[in-house]
Amino acid sequence: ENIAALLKIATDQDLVSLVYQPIKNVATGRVEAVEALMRLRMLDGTAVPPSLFIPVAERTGAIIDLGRWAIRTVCRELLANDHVPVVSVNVSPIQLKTPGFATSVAAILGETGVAGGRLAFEITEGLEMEMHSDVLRCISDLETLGIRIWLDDFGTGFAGLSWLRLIDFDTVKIDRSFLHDCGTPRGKAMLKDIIGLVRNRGHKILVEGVETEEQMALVREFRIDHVQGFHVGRPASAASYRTAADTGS
Ligand code: G
Ligand code: G
Ligand code: MN
Ligand code: NA
Repeated sequence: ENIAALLKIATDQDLVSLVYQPIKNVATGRVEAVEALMRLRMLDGTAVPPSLFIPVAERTGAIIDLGRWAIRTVCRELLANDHVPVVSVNVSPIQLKTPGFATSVAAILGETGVAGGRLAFEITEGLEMEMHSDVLRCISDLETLGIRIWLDDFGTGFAGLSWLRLIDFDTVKIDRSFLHDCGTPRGKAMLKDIIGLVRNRGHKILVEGVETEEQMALVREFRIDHVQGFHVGRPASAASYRTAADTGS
């Protein structure tokens, strides 16, 4: 298959890169974190969307090397030089199930001199999640390194509540569909109830997909901790964060 072959040469041929989307603290207005998002290009430069290549990478196992590459790149190009406080990285369940994953992360932290507390790993509940004891042990090893564990896309999958029962997530990211449904009283009540559930469990709340000032007003009304979305900022290269840090803006 085309994409599978591409993934094999992606890191060697510089076909893969990372962009970073800002995450703002609502109360302070500061960018306290950025989410790393992987990008893939074909040899002729055409972009391949993550919705196409991530499932292939998971099926073929290429996600293991790509995922390690992403964590190392985040540490080298952003965290080692102090440009942003925290970077969140999407981590596939395949990675969490692979023996030695936490050890390889510890090695990357050691090699780059980055503290584990500056990394967050986003685990999506959208994918089929087996409550493997291996996965739980891996998560606990990552927490020992100081890495924060976030639950991504909350409310879209079948296993979200099971994950909340098992893992003490630092932050829960509420899927953007809930915010986008807030035009109706039913949708708004739904978001309010989800926020109550997550907050009462002691997790911080991040709402995704904030695109308008009206949605931002709702975020303030609901006293949400963190926001992410096109209204806050679009994904951008590491270089743009370096420039912003250097000019103090
Ligand atoms: O920008 P956007 O289209 O990038 O990303 C779509 C989805 O692709 C993200 O929500 C995320 O779930 C997934 N994704 C993006 N980058 C990565 C990555 O580095 N690793 C994994 N496992 N998934 C990613
Ligand atoms: O959460 P995942 O890791 O599933 O989320 C990242 C994806 O969400 C990326 O594809 C990114 O481009 C997309 N995204 C980020 N902000 C917004 C937004 O405000 N609106 C929409 N529709 N998508 C967004
Ligand atoms: Mn994510
Ligand atoms: Na998400």
